[in-house]
Amino acid sequence: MAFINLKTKELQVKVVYYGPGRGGKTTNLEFINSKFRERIKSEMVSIKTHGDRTLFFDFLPFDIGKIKGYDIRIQLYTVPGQVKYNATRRLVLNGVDGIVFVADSMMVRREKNILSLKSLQENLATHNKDIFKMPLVLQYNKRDLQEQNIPLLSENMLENDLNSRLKVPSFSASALSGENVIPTMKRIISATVKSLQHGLK
Ligand SMILES: Nc1nc2c(ncn2[C@@H]2O[C@H](COP(=O)(O)OP(=O)(O)OP(=O)(O)O)[C@@H](O)[C@H]2O)c(=O)[nH]1
Ligand SMILES: [Mg+2]
Repeated sequence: MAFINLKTKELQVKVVYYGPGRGGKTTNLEFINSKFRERIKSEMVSIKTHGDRTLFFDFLPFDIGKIKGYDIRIQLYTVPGQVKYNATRRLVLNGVDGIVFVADSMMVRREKNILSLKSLQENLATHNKDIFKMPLVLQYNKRDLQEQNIPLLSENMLENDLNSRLKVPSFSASALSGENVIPTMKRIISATVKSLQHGLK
């Protein structure tokens, strides 16, 4: 459950970007950070290894205004996608309210996407959360690579591999150019806030 402060009338909403290593999670947050710079009062926090891999998480907080008199504070996180950091991913998922699963559209990453989604389901289960009941949006990232003739998974293949059972909203995107990054974020925020709204008095 999101953190609700009844005294100060604040609702903290935690959204986690999850997905395979090098899929583009950090790049999503970097784009959002650059677009919403004036609304984001604090700095984006990134803990990276050399080579730009996320070591622990990225963190980007901002306010989106009031609902039912509550100040809504959005906190975006990314997990480290590298296989060896599963304990960290599980930790970052603690208290999560909504998830964006960033899949890599490159054909060579097909198996990695599937395994990562499976690990998401398992890691949520350790927090007693059911992936089928979570606010969740899929993002098929790196569509821009089409122009460089890099073999990509078709959107149909991605839907079949990842979304045939979940049936959640999905966006084809390019975190690098920013295409569909903001719509992805808006969709998960609205789904997440909606799921939390009934808890507000
Ligand atoms: N062409 C292209 N490259 C992208 C896109 N999104 C990310 N990249 C590149 O892919 C690489 C990995 O991106 P990151 O955002 O660091 O990936 P990540 O998911 O945070 O990776 P981990 O932190 O290891 O889990 C970087 O070189 C990015 O510039 C995209 O939409 N198109
Ligand atoms: Mg990262």
